[in-house]
Amino acid sequence: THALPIAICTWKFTKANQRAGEVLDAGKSALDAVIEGVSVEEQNLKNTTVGKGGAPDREGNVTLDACVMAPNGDCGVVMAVSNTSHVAALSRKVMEETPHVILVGEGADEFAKTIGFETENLLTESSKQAWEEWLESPEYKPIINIENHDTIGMLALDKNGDIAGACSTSGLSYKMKGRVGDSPIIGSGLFLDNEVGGAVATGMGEEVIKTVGSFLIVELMRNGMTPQAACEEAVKRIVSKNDDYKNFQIAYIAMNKSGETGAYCIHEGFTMMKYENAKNEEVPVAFYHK
Ligand code: SD4
Repeated sequence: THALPIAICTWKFTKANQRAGEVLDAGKSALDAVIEGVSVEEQNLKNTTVGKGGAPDREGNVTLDACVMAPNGDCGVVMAVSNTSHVAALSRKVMEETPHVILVGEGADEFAKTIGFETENLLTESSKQAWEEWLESPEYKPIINIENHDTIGMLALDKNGDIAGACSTSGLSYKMKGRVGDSPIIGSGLFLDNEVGGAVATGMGEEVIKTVGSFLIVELMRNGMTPQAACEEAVKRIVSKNDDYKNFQIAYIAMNKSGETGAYCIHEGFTMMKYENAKNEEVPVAFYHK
């Protein structure tokens, strides 16, 4: 058995996971921990795939997607937000302060303003420059393990044994205007059940959506699989149907209610962070494509 609390997240987001762990150690809830943890990357201007500083779509608009899920099964989602970087916190507000689950685009931005979120310009000078360079020979193709840090998905198990999760992204760089990936879709980018555990995804969102990856992992764990076996099965569902897997990355991380964790991906280069017993460590992750 594992001592609680525990926090895990996608990629080598050391500081974000450390923050979540500290929030949990301070006795706060799993929900508080994932929102505070994820916000570290939303505010990191060097991260070009989450929050402020994220890469824009091909027309130069930065649009952010996020979702959150609470132990009681409630969830909140925002998609295609362009005026605030605090999208995980905003999705929590949708969950707690509106009668709805999802707000998109202008409606989400207006809601953010109404509840006092600062209006921000999300396109940084360096993201703008990179986009302008891309425009010189615009070719759209997914980049595997983009700079080795990507969408942040996080799961926390607090001292009470309750699980919560959050996911936050700017989506695929130079996506079409209006494109939304898996990250804010409950069941695809994130799913949890407080009786079983949770899962989050990163990588080529279109493929995760088609297989409802995170929901699949939680259901496999419900039926007795370990988090590791469940992540492997979810990756296999994708690669078995799609010969193109050599050209895109998918990674899943999962945790069950006893604090057992697992992770699996298609290509080498993905890692998971795990905070347990007040230690924050990078966990190597096995991959499918050898
Ligand atoms: C998306 N899953 O929008 C996100 C992007 C991502 O690694 O995680 N890239 O499809």
